[in-house]
Amino acid sequence: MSDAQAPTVHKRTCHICEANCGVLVEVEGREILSIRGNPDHVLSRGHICPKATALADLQNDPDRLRRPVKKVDGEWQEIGWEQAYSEIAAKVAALAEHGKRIGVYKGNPTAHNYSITTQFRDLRKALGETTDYSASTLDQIPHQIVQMWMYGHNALFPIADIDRTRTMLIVGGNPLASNGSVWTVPDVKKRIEALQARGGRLITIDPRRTETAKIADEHHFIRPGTDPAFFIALLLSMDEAGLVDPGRLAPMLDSGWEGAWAALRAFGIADLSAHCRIEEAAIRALAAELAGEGPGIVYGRIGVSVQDFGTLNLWLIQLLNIATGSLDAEGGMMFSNPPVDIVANTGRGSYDRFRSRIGDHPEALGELPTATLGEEIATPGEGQIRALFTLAGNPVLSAPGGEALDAALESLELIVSIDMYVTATTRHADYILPPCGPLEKDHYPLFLGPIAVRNFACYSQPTLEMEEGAKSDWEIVAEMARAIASAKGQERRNIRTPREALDAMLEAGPHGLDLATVEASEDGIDLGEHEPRFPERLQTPDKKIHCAPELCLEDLHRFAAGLAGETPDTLRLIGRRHVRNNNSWLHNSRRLLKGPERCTAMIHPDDAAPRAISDGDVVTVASRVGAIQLPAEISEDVMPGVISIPHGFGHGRDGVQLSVAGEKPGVSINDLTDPEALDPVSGNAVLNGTPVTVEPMREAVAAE
Ligand SMILES: Nc1nc2c(c(=O)[nH]1)N[C@H]1C(S)=C(S)[C@@H](COP(=O)(O)OP(=O)(O)OC[C@H]3O[C@@H](n4cnc5c(=O)[nH]c(N)nc54)[C@H](O)[C@@H]3O)O[C@H]1N2
Ligand SMILES: Nc1nc2c(c(=O)[nH]1)N[C@H]1C(S)=C(S)[C@@H](COP(=O)(O)OP(=O)(O)OC[C@H]3O[C@@H](n4cnc5c(=O)[nH]c(N)nc54)[C@H](O)[C@@H]3O)O[C@H]1N2
Ligand code: SF4
Ligand SMILES: [Mo]
Repeated sequence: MSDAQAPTVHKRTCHICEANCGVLVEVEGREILSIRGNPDHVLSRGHICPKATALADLQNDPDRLRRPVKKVDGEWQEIGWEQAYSEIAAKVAALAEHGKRIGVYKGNPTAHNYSITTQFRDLRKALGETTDYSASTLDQIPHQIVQMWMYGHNALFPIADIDRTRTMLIVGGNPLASNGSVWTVPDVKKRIEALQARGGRLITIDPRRTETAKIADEHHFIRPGTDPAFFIALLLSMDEAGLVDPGRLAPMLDSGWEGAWAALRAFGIADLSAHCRIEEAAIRALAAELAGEGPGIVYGRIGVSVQDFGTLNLWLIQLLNIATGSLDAEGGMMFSNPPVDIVANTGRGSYDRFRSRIGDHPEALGELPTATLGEEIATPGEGQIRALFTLAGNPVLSAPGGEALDAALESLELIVSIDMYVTATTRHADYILPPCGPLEKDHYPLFLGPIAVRNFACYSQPTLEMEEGAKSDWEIVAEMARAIASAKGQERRNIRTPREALDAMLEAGPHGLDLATVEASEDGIDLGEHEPRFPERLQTPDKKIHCAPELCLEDLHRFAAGLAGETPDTLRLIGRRHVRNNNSWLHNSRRLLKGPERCTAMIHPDDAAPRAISDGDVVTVASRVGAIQLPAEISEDVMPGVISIPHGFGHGRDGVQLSVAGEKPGVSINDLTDPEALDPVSGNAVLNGTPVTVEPMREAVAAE
């Protein structure tokens, strides 16, 4: 090793969001001097966002736990790893003996952590029969179910080939703030500018004029939760104009293609347009543009998946991309060929093998809807969850009905959280097991490679040596699994380390790489742009695209019923992301926190005026399940009839140990979202479109 005190520059990948930007971290000893974009990184080409520098704040944060803690008489006590493992193992064994059910909740950062993935199965096995939840049912499960039904595998994600397209339609996504989702597309802004420079166009459909909408060529407001109307109207406009042309996909479409059209033709474009509030002429023009010369993409994200008709939306999006011949075509929605093939390494996925005790919801990919977790814990009976393991998740702030879940957690006999902070969720834990600092671990984009705009491989070494006594997430998972297995007297196989597992997966992958080769290229290895891969890549037994999954067709009837009924004239609540926040975490970085208050209720002047609300007034926003108070932000950027509040705030709950975030704790939108509102097909939570009322906060409340 070179002189530890001389400044050195380390290359690594920022793992915070899906963009996976290459960064240059300059360190002197353990001091982080700077974090910059790596201009030579194979995918991000120098791009970073403000969150990259927060890696240093996270690494150095005094609030970040460094040792396992145990709650004793309401106080946190630091304990050793072995004590933590053995006590947890004994408690799990006792729960098992009494037949008590354990729940597991996996949060979003686990998808950015390849090494946990390689060990997680062992923990599940050691725990025995568990009830499983994750952030997937607050996010993208409708994508995966539709992919499983239509293409034969839940992980066959179509990727928007923005670098070669002509028309890009983004519905319910704001990549300028989110940096892209189910789409690893670093520096998306430059890619949009390049699209426009070559004569292409970006169109956005969103109830808010977002950062992305502001650089788009065309934007339309849409009434929250009505996207199926827009998608069906687009399809019917193409049909009427004789523009439907699946091209080379035609022989791969099963008979469901005709069945789908028969069902869609029962709708009328005028009704659909009135329902979603996008003018018929605009829809017809968009349909003609998408189906016209050159490739066109329809891409939908959180705004369409996290709503009442999430699954229906994702199905209709696939039909649109097929109808224009853009699926699996250059410049369209393409399928990747990543060096580690998740499709080959995992099962196709499952649906409705069993149902939830609460609400009788079908299992999807082995999980039950996270929206039901609070009620599941609170409802006595056979199979009731009595203990919970959380892994990098904060469901009290991220799941609907946060307050009820918050209360329910108190009733559990054991909560073990793998997390580095005392959060709104982990404050309920009996044990918190913290992973090492973010710069002390290695990184490989196992789940992000497959959704990237280009095929690539890039492995990051740890930048800093681990602090003494620290452990990586995977070690915690593996060691705890071993302790639990041994307390239960289970046999355990020898486990492979994450690096060994990764090496084996790379070698078995389509590019025949190995870890040593990937490791040697610190800027990453470019494995080329996407190429058409159907029909070979299809995982359906008949190598056809299954165009009309039964439950999607059926859900059209539910949609039609709503279309025919009265539309109540209530305000609808939607979410909002900001480039300087990431879900409920990273709020403890002063450099990210600075600037105006972000946790505001954005409201249109036409809705504010009749309610006598002025900009900055504290308002009460109330829904069926709760009420919160926060400042109003009057803006024409939000559609009339719509209120927008960001998620991830609400750090003011007793016992949370986030001193910087605590200065601007905000309130949680998920104290308003309804845990009983689910997309019935996928079980995804409905976090957009919640009916709410808004009024100025009453004097009496204000005085408290
Ligand atoms: N209303 C509304 N609610 C939403 C959304 C919305 O748009 N609107 N979005 C939803 C979406 S898309 C998602 S993905 C979910 C996210 O929901 P969650 O995954 O439950 O929440 P996060 O805020 O991502 O919490 C991550 C937790 O992991 C910890 N953590 C971070 N990195 C690591 C790590 O490397 N190891 C470990 N062990 N812990 C780590 C953090 O301290 C934090 O406590 O929220 C959902 N909730
Ligand atoms: N800076 C930052 N980046 C992030 C995150 C973060 O919290 N902060 N979170 C990460 C995670 S976990 C995810 S999943 C991704 C999400 O990535 P995106 O999906 O790009 O995230 P959002 O910015 O929430 O965009 C969703 C858009 O849908 C709109 N919308 C709401 N309701 C409706 C509706 O009914 N119909 C339509 N058409 N639109 C609607 C919202 O106004 C919003 O602009 O971002 C990731 N990246
Ligand atoms: S966009 Fe920002 S947070 Fe996301 S990977 Fe890049 S630098 Fe990190
Ligand atoms: Mo997400």
